Amino acid sequence: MSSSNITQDELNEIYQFAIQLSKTAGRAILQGSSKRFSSSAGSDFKKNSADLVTETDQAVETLVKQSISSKFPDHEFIGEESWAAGEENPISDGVVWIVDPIDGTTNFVHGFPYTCISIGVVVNGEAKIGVVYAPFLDTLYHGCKGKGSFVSCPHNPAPRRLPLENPPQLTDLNQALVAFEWGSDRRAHILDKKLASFRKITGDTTGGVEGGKMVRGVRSIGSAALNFCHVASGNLDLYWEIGCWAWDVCAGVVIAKEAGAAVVGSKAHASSVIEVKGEEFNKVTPEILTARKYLVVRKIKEEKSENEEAQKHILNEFYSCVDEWDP
Ligand code: LIP
Repeated sequence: MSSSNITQDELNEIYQFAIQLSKTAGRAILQGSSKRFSSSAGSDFKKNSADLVTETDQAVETLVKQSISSKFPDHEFIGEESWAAGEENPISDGVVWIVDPIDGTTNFVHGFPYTCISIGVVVNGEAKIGVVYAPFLDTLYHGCKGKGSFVSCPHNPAPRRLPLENPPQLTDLNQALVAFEWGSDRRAHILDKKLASFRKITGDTTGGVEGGKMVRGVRSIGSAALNFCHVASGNLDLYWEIGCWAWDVCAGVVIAKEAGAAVVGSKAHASSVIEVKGEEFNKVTPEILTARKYLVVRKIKEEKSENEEAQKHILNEFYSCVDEWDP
């Protein structure tokens, strides 16, 4: 598709449609949940026993893909299950929907409520719309380029702008609550790097862990999209993962950036943009969206340049102590 010059009204129409579509998908996820243990449903393995897919993943993706195609026939679609079926489409210069029908499939299978649909929309190579809806929690996160990001939930149904409140001080990693996922690739050479990184970010240097950063805590909730939303909200300070995909993170990237968070890719990418001044920092290109290495840190300061400097310090401190691998 040729590059798209959509108007603000057209962008808003897409945004509102994506929000409503996430609720429709959420109802389908809840219906699927009620029969996820029936003999016909169940779950299958993808890469291994930790990488699951269910009939509901596939049914929800079909529902979402058909709804988008009916409403916006010239838009393009990238989805986790379509990709798995061989539709490995690139992120073009058009309007591209990047969707994970159930982010947190393992959580869905086990009835752990941190599962959601993640709907991202990229226009001319820039992620501009993000919608994440967690149906078991009835919690909706959404954001649009230049319009901020918001959350609504049962005890606060009116959308609240993100980040939510002034979180604790974050000048060094030892003040941070971080999210770190084990993912589904458990081969020895990768697990060794994950374990070494885990040891470094949690370890106590005064207790013999050389270079330990002693973060306050680590959370692994099993959903990249919801990790990004918690960083956007300010109740996680940082989230790092290697191995998830563009459909896991696209919506979360928009929601987090609209809440003042900063997103980088690999160590090499981070070092290339942290040192330079100007707009390259926090610019998430299609190459970064698809590179499967993501690190996001929450908004730290109100003033833009002070915030960027504080975020760059945390990003540098984190990447100085973890091991990296290719997924
Ligand atoms: C999940 C990601 C999570 C990762 C899991 C899995 P899925 O996505 O959101 O960050 O650690 O391995 O990839 O597969 O449930 O859509």
